[in-house]
This record gives sequence, structure tokens and C-alpha cells, in this order.
Amino acid sequence: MSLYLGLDSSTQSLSAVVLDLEAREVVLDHSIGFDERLADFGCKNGVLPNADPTVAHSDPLMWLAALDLLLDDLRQKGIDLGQVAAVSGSGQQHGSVYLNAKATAILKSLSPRRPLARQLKPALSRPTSPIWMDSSTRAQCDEMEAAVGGGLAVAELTGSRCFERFTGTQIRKFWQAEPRRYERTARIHLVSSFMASVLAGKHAPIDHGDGAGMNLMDIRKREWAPAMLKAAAPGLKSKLPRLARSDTVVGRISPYFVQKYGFSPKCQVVAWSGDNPCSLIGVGLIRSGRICISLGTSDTYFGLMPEPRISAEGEGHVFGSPTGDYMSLICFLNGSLTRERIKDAYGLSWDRFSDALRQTKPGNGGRVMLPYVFPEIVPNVLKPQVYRYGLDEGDAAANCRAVIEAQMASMAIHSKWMGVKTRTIYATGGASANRAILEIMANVHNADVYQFEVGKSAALGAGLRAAHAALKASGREMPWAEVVKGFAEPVKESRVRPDKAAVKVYREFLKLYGACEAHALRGGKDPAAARERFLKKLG
Ligand code: XUL
Repeated sequence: MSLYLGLDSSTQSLSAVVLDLEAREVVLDHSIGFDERLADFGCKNGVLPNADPTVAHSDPLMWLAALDLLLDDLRQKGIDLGQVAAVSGSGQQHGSVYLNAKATAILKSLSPRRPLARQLKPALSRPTSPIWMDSSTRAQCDEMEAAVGGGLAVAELTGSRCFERFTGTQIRKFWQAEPRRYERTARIHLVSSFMASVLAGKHAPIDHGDGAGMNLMDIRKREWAPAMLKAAAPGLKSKLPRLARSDTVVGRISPYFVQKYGFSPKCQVVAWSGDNPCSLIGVGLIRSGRICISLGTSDTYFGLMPEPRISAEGEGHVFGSPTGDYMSLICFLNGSLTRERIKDAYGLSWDRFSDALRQTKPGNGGRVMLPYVFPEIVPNVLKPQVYRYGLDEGDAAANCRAVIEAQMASMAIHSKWMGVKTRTIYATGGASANRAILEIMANVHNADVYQFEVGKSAALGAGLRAAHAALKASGREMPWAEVVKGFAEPVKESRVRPDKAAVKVYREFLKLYGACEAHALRGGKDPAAARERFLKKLG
């Protein structure tokens, strides 16, 4: 049994990467898109429609239906699931699943004759799951921060100030709005621990990587923080799974998967983690000094950190790394859906969008967009709005450049707290295949940018974590450097080098962008003067 399976339960799809560790080969990668294959669940881009733009929930039963579809597809594609030694996974972070007291028995006795979604339905104490795109809990953030001595105190304790999408604030809102359902909730899982529980047929722990995204875990002790639990909701401790290291073997795979899909009864289930901690492994960031930018539904900027460094301004987070270290992360909500919205507004294909990037100049002649199509996490914007400065909405090419320059400029400005001056960026996620976007990334950040062969870094990282943990459990521990070798390495020839002249333009552009942001969000002065200065510097 030399195969390892990594799954990624993300916002818009469920993906699998099958690895052959001995052959150092990715045997298959495959995805089930929720909107395409599971439209009956009524989600759009993986989210249930809601009149309030700050509310974002999904249907946990859709994720289970996707798991059945995906495993069936893998078998049909000729993968012998009986050869899988261990499986682990990655989940969209912060999202939560609410189970009642029947869940334990239901998980234990799943019948291979009925689909997972139908069997788990009676185990839900709340039919929907708030996910990371939800920003409806500002009041709960304020209440929790006030209860424990302010935002900085929360950040020192948990690695992040209180954030709207973090599970603790979401649980508090649930308790306040639906106390009866909260009372009937016996277990609250993250997406990661929920999916692991179904695979193992019993409640799985929450790993330290994903647990750090809840505002409930003491980031240094890696235990639930009593003050935060108390600030969130009554009786919460008894409803949470235990916390565990990311390399914990939860147990053998449930008989459901053995009988239905031909897994070996010996196949081990390794604790799942968040998509960002998994991606850290999937791009081989097992040491500090390099940065990864993942261009997915969310755009994330992250790297490994030996010690927790806190963002006092609330621009980012400290999570656990699957290696046992820490990772720093900044999450930008306006990622791929926003790029797509701008592209679609001008009726362009992705090729035409890239042409537009190539036809326009770095700095866009001082034309700036702040593309908050959705509420934004960093900087915090609760009311979605697209701002344009000197930018004509009818100018398609300039708008295409403006959205990418805005995303890259925002990353450069809001990552200063990390204190990393990196000369190398690893790019992953769907949009990292677009070299015109990567050129802007290289120039704004003045760094070499590399691509990866497997764009699905979260699923790949999950598969590598499965291998690492299973080998360790059997007494044959392999060092991380060896685990990731040949799998999580950038493609050397893909290097995109910064262009000196463009780097100079962007150094000035960042000041202009900062002035526009201050004007739109913090009542700063009109950025017209900043624009003039920028144009003058450009000559
Ligand atoms: C990270 C975050 C997102 C989700 C997306 O804090 O909210 O990156 O994990 O899947």
C-alpha cells in the first residue's frame, strides 16, 4: 500500500490528489465542482443565497454528497482505493458544522447502501454552516474582545484579534440567535474535523493548525482558552472536540468506505487541517524565509514562522503549521470571484483578460480601483463597494489591470507587519497559472515568482501530511524535507523575474494606492494630489 490520498473540501469544490510516495508521483488529481455537479443544493459558488451580503452559509450535506461522488469518480478512473495507506484532508477554514446527540451513533453505523448526505441529515442540529466568507458578526467580535480586555489581548492569546468569520464569534451569534438549537448541539466541528469524523466513523479532533482560526485556542499552549470559551457562549467546552497535533492518526477508515469504495480496512485516517496550513506543506514551506501567495476563492499571503508574531493592527493571523511550528497568514476575501466579476463585466475570456494586462502599463497611468465587490477582510470593509479613482468604468483594459494591481498592492501594504523581506514568492491556486498576473505580482513585490506543477496545493499538502503521519505512527518517521521532495517543489523554469523599471513605478504606486484606501475607508484627504505626485515621478 504505497498510495496516499489528500482531499480538499473548499468553498467551491471537493478535490482529491492521489500520491504514490515510493514512485514520487502524483497519480491523479480530480475535483467535483459544487455548482456544476450538485446544483440541487441551491448554492452559488458554494454559498447559499442570502439577502444580507454579510451572511455566507453553505450546506454541509452538499460536501458529503461531493465526497460520495468524488470517491466514485476515483474508482471509475481506475484508482485502486485498496492501495491507499492513509487519507487526510484540508478544509476551508473557520466554517463550522453543528451536530446533535444522535451524531455519534450515526457516524458509527453508516450503511454503505445509503448516501452519506441522507444518513447524516438527522445528525445536524443546525441545517446550514456559516463559512469563512461570513462577515455578519461584528457585534459579537466587539463583545468578545471587550470581555477579555480588548483586541490586542485576544490577539496575544489566540493569534488573532476577533474576526467576523472566526468560529468563536460565529458560535456566539448562533447561541444568541437560536438558543434552543445551540442547546441541542452536542458537538461543533470545523469543516476539517467534520469531514475527518465522517471518514473515521467517529468524532475526530480539531488540529492545532485549523484550531487557531477560531479565536478560542491559546496559540502558545495549544489548548482551549477558558476566557475565550466563556466570552463566546455558555457550556461551549463540552461541545468542542479535543485539540490535537496535526499528525494525529484518528483511526482506521469507517467500514462504509471499505464496503462501498474498496478501501482497505487498514487504511488510516489522519486528522484534517485547514486549507492554508495544508497549502504550506503543499508548496514545501517547511522553513521560514519564503512566502506563498495563493490565488483562490480567497487570496492568501502566508509563510512559516518559528515563533508567533502578532499583527497588532488586526491585519493577519497566527495559525499552527502542520510541522509543529507557526504560520502567519493574511486573508483577502476579494480573490478569484472578484477577478471573475471584473472580467465578466466586460464580457472577456481569460485570454482576453490577460491580453488587457499586457496591453496596459505598470501603474495604469495612476488609475486606481479598490475592488470590494464583496465585504473585505483586510482591510476591514463590511459594506461592499467598488471605488474608482481616475478610472473610467468604460475602459475595459484599464479596469482589468486595476483589479490585479489593487490586489497585489493591498497584499504588499498589509503584509508589512510580518516583517519579512522576501525575494522569492511561491504562487499557487487557480489564478497562479496566469503568467500576466504573476508578472504584476513579481513587479509589485520586487521578488521572483515561481509556479507549481500541481496547482492544488491544499489537497497535495493533505496527501503529504497523510504520508508523514502514517509513517511516523508506524515508527518509520520521514523528515519533512524528504516527504515534500519531488512533490512540493516549484518549477525552476517557471520563474518570473521582476522588471526593474516596473518595480520603480510600483514603489510610487503603493503610496498612491495607500492614499486612495485612506480616502475611501478612513476619511483621508482627496488622493488627487497623490495622483499628481505619482504622475510627476513617472515623468
Ligand atoms: C483563511 C480564510 C480562507 C479560507 C478559504 O483565514 O478565511 O483562506 O480558508 O478556504
